[in-house]
Amino acid sequence: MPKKIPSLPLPGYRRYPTEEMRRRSDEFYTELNRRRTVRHYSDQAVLRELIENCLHTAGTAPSGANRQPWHFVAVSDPEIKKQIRAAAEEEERAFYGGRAPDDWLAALAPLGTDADKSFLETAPYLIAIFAQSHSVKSSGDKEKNYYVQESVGIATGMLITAIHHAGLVSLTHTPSPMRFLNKVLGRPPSERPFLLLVVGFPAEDATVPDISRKSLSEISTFLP
Ligand code: IYR
Repeated sequence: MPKKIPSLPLPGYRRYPTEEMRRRSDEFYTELNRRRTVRHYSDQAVLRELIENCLHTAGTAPSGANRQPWHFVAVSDPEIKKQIRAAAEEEERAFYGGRAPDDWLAALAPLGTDADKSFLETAPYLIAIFAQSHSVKSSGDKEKNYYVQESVGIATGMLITAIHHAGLVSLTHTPSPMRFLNKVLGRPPSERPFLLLVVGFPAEDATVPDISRKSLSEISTFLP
């Protein structure tokens, strides 16, 4: 059995007065409620340091057995973005051209998405998020990870939040299947592409669909 990890007194926790907790929670909701998924990007560059800070934030996510089973590949190289676009559009053409079941295409029709993924070249950064089903130790032994989907999903949510907080916009893009990302980005087969995040500034004329969020009573139940 491996040795137990020593414990520390909880570092960094801050207890706020009730009024301040009320204000902070309300302000944070207001801030995050402004976030919109954006499909129209400016080609304006983004400071690498911003992306680094956002990835640091994502890396603070909780994970099963603290395995931190994620890897982020931040791409600003135009040639690699071009390769990603070509491969993604090939899959999307098959998806929209008949591979997707009718009900799925019907669900997407109101949003007007299609196989054109030009934003994959326009946006200054693409972040490919990989989920590590296991890690390979220096000895070559495999070490299984736990709750990988949950852990990487939480880290991705925190990344999207950090990107918004920094003043950038993003799009969660899921070309399906997206195994081509391993080849294009040189990641090992033990890593499964989880999601492709498009990051940058919105185009001057960016628009978003006129959709709304479910109400609190629809998304939650309080007992009592
Ligand atoms: N991956 C495709 C299809 C797509 C699927 C869902 I669910 C969306 O919310 C949006 C798009 C695409 O990116 O077009």
